[in-house]
Amino acid sequence: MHVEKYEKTAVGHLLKHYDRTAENIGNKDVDRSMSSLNYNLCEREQGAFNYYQKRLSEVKCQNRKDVKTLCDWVITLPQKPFTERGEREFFKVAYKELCRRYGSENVISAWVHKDEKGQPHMHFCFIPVVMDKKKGILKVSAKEALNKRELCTIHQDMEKVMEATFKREVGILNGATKNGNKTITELKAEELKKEVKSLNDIKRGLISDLAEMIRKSPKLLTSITRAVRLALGDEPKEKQQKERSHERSR
Ligand SMILES: [Mn+2]
Repeated sequence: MHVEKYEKTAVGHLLKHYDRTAENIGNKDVDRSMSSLNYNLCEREQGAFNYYQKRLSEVKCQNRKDVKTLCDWVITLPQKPFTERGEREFFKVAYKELCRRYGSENVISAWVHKDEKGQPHMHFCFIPVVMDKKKGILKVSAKEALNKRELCTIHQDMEKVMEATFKREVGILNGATKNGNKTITELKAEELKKEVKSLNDIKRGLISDLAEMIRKSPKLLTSITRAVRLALGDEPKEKQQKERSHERSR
């Protein structure tokens, strides 16, 4: 499972994407002939967008364009065999746990998509509402609703409630192993990021190794200085000078 956060301006379009009423579904992996199999675990009488606006008006929200007012936990059905009933149960249990964490009054929609490539998955969409302890009022804060502790515990907690229901290991995927719901570009960007990170790790490792070596044997610095000159193309000159002085001394 993984989470996305969205700004106000994206919400209207997003909600249409989840319920498949958007005119242009850009995602090529959506098979519209399968869309009737999708279902929503949180039907709002007045419609998702109206409910979103109503709930937003009830809580404090900074009047800035970039405030994240909608979060979407995407939870994917693990690949282990699930019956049709098991699948429904899986998403119902996930839905209940997510409602417990973020408040059922803050949920906008919870569409299960079965018309996309890969495993069925649910988009649990909610307004990230938290208590402002200083002021004693409810406010919108994706940062606080999805703080480090929350992101660190949710996968394990979800696995626990699933195991209690299914009486077996379910294998909730965490953010690092998520699949299907990401576009190729997103996946490639992630791979690149990981590569850059591991390169940086190697670099950091080499530097600390080197520092340790210099500490043990300070003479090494002379060799390193020469190596640096060599790398900069300065070394031959030095050599020439040495050879010249050698000749003179002869
Ligand atoms: Mn989807």
